[in-house]
Amino acid sequence: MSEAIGYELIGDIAVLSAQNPPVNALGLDVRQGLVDGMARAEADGAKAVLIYGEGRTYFAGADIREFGRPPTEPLLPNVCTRIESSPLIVVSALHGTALGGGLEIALGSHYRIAVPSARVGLPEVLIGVMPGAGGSQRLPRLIGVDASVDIITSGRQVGAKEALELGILDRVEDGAPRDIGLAYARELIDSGAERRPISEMRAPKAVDFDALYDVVFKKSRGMIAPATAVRGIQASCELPFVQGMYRERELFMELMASDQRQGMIHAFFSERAVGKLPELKGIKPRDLNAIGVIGGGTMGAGIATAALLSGLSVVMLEMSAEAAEAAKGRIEGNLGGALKRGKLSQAQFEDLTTKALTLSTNYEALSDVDLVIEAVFEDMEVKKKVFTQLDAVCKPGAVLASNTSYLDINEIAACTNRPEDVIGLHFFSPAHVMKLLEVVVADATAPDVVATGFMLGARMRKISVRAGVCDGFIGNRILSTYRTCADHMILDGASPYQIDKALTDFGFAMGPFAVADLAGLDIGWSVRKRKRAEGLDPRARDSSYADKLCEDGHFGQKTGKGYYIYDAGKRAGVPNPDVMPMIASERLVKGITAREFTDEEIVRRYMAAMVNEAAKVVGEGIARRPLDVDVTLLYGYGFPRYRGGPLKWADMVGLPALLADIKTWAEEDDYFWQPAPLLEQLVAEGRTFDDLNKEAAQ
Ligand code: 3H9
Repeated sequence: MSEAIGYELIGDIAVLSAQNPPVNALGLDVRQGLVDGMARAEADGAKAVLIYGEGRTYFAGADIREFGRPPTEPLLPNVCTRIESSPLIVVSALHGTALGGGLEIALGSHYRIAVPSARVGLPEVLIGVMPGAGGSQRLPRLIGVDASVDIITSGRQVGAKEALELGILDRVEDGAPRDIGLAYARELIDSGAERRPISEMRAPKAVDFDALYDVVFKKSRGMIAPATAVRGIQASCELPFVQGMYRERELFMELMASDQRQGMIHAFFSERAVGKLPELKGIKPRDLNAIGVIGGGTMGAGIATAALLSGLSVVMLEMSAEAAEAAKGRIEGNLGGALKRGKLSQAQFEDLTTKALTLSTNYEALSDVDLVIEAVFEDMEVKKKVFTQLDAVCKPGAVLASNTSYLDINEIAACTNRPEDVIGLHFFSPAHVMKLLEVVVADATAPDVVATGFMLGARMRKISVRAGVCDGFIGNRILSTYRTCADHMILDGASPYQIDKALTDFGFAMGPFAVADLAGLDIGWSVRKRKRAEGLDPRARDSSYADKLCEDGHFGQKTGKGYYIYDAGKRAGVPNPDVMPMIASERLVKGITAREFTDEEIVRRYMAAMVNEAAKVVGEGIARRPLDVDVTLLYGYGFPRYRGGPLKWADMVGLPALLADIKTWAEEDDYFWQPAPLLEQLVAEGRTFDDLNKEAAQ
C-alpha cells in the first residue's frame, strides 16, 4: 500500500488515514492508497471503513501541481466511485478544509461527520476549473440545485454548522476526527444502518438552466468556469448518474485545457511564492507589538485600522489636536464597518479605539514603538523632515518606514543615522481593505528589517511583495507606463470612455480613467508636475488635457467630477462632457488628426506597454521574479485573476508576437516603445517569463 494512506483494522472497522502533508492533497499516491485501502478493508472482512486526514486537514482537494500533466490512473472520479460502490459502510470524518476533490471523496462516502471548526467547499472555479470527481453530480442530489449552484459557482467555504443544516454533513461533533469517526462508524454498524450512496438518490429538480447560465456568466465578469459548472449541475438533473459523470468529465477537461485555468493556478501558486525569498531564509524579524503612524488622512487612518485589527497597538501622530481627532474619526469609521459586518464585537471596538489607539501631536510619543510608518504629504522635503525627527526620537532598532508611492527610499534613508533601519512599506488605499503591500528594500536596509516588513504584512493578512527602489517601485512604475500609453492613444484619437470599456471587457475591474477618478486626479497631476520639474526627455510625448481638469478643481470622485460626473452617493459616473473638447483642443494645438482605434488595438497597445515595462522592472531586479509583478498587478491594480497577471498573460499570448508589435510601434515613437532587454533576450532564447520563475524556485 502507498505510504500516503495509513491502514489499521480496529475490530470490524478499517481505518484509512491520509498522511500527505501539508494539506493531504489527492496526488497519485493518495489516490492509489485509497483504492488499495478499500480493497484491503473488504478482504479483511471489515464491516465499515473510516476515512480521515492526519495533520491539519482532511483532503484539501486534488493535487493541483499535477494539473496540465497527463492524468494518471486511478483518476479521482473513479476513486470516489470505488469508495461509494464498496459493500462496506464508508464514513468520512472531516476537519480543517475538505475542499474540491476532498469534499468529493467525502460525498463518495456514505456518511459524513465533522468537527465544528471544519469547512467544506467546492472551490474549483477559483482555480479555473469545476468539480471533476462527481461534485457537480452528487452535491445537487444531496442538497438540491439552488444550494449547489451557490456553493459551486462561488467556490465559497461553508462552515460545519451551515453544512449540517444544508445536509452536506450528517453530524457535527467535538473531538479528534479519528475518535469521532470511529464512534460514528461503530454506532452505524450497531444500529444496522445501510450503505447510502448518493449516486442512487433521486435526480434533483431542474430549474431554467439557460437563464441561470446567463445570470452566472454575467456575474462572473469574464471567468468561464462558474457558468460551465452550471452546465454540469444541469446534467445532474437531466441525465442518469453515470452519463452525468461523463458530462462532468467532458466539461472539466474543457476547462482544464483553458488559459483561464493556467492563469488562475499561476495566481494561486504565485501569491504563495511572493513571500518566499532566499534572502529571508533563517532571518528572524524584529519584535513587533506597537507601531506609530504619522499622518491620519485616508491612507494613514487605513494603515492604523489594519494594524489595530491585527492586534498591534498604534500611536497616531498628527500635526494638531483637531487633526488627530479627525484621524480618530476616520479610524472609528473604518472599524465601524468591521463592527457592522460582525467581524468585531462592540467590546472589541471599544478596546481598539480607546486602549489600543493613542493620539499624539508630539514625536516623543513614538519613542517606544517598534515600527513607524509615515503617511504624510508626498513631498521629499516633508518626508526628510519627518525622518530626521524620527531618527532623533525612536528607540534603537525601531523600523522606520515610509509609505511613499514613488519617492526614493535611499534618499530618505540617507537623512538618518540609521539607514539600515529604513524601509518602504507601500500600502494601497483603502489600506485596511486592499490586500497588497509593497515592501520596498533600499540599498542599506537590513535583512531583519525586510523580514519585519513581511511579518507586518502577514499579520495584517496582506500579500506582501518585495520591490527595489525606483520611481514608483513595481506597481506604480508599470502603471505610469501603461497609463502614458493610454494618454498617447487619447491624443491620437481614442476616448477615455472607449479605453475604459475596452479594458473592462478585457477583464480589468475598472478602466484606467475610472481608476484615476477614484484615486484622485491630483495624484497623477502632482507626479506630472514633479516629472516636468525634473525635466522630461525631449522625445517624450507629454499631454496636458488632464491638468486642465485639475486646474479647474476637478479631482474625480471626491469632487464629484473628473473624467466622469458622479451623482451624490453613486460610485459609477457618466462621461463628463467637458473632457472630449479639452482633448480636441490639445490635439489641435499639437496638430494631431484623430484616427480610429479598435478595442483590440487598445488592448494590444496597453498590454504591450504594461508587459514591456514589467520586463524592465524584472530585468533591473526591481522585482525579483516575473511572478512578483503578476501578484502586484493582481492585488493592487485590478488585473483579471483569470489571466494570471501581465507576465503570465504575455507567456500565453506568446512573447515573439508582443515584441514584434513593440518593434512596429517603435517605428512611430522609438522613445516610448523601447523594447525591454529582458524581453528581447527571452525571445532570442525561446524562453518565457515562467521559465524565470521556475529557475528562481530552484
Ligand atoms: C480539485 O479538487 C479538482 C477536482 O474536483 C477534480 C479533479 C479530477 N494541491 O494555502 P496554504 C499547498 S481542484 C497542491 O499556504 P493555508 C500550497 O501551495 C482543488 N498543493 O495554507 C502550500 O504549499 P507551500 C480544489 C496545495 O492553511 C501548502 O499546500 N482545492 C493544494 O493558508 C499550504 O497551503 C482547492 O482549490 C492543492 N490542492 O490554506 C484548495 N492546496 O507550503 C486550494 C494547498 O509549498 N488550497 N497546497 O507554499 C487552499 O485553498 C488552501 O491551500 C487551504 C490551506 C485552504 C487548503
